[in-house]
Amino acid sequence: MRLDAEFVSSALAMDQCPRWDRSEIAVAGRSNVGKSSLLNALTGQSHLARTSKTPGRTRCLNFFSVGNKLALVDLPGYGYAKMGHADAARIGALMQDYLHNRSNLDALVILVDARRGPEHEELELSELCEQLNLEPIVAATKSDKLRRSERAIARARFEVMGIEPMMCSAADGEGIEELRWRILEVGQSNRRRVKQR
Ligand SMILES: Nc1nc2c(ncn2[C@@H]2O[C@H](COP(=O)(O)OP(=O)(O)OP(=O)(O)O)[C@@H](O)[C@H]2O)c(=O)[nH]1
Ligand SMILES: [Mg+2]
Repeated sequence: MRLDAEFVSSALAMDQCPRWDRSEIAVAGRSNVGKSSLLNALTGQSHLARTSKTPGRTRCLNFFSVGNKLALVDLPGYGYAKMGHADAARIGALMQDYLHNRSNLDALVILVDARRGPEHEELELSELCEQLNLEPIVAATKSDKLRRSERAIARARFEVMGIEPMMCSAADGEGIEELRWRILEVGQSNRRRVKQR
């Protein structure tokens, strides 16, 4: 399924974010976890967001319009050891600023590598969602890399988050349709809130 999605702009600072009343759903996760690939799979447009084998590819906030009410935001990845300290600090500060202060933001998709399970940063993000009244959507990426025998163990690692993860793969398409509907549903249900702003 191909969604009517387009790249709109990138922002290195909050004042560069688009001025619109779209409901935004941001995609967060460790560097190289598959945020950009998932965005492409969700929209059915394989070249919408830039993906890369090298971690640290996305270093700013990238805004994509979806239909006429919703936007998806590809966030820079965190936790990339080889990124310079100054860059990592700048990206970290931008993410915090966006998550705390962006009034358009309605939900956060937290991506976790299915083989790693959630770590400190992902737990922090899900706590932040609760604190900021954002809907957390937790998805385990690269599920195609799990053997059948590893699936139950992989799922169990998510218990610390108190959320059942959606198993997803941009490579074989597992979970993509379900996640797409979940996102479109959040976009729909928040329309009223956006209008009231
Ligand atoms: N097997 C498999 N590989 C994937 C999947 N999703 C992404 N990849 C690969 O993982 C690498 C990183 O993917 P990206 O989508 O660029 O990851 P990202 O989270 O956007 O990375 P940063 O922008 O650097 O934070 C690429 O080589 C992708 O082809 C998946 O579902 N399965
Ligand atoms: Mg990326």
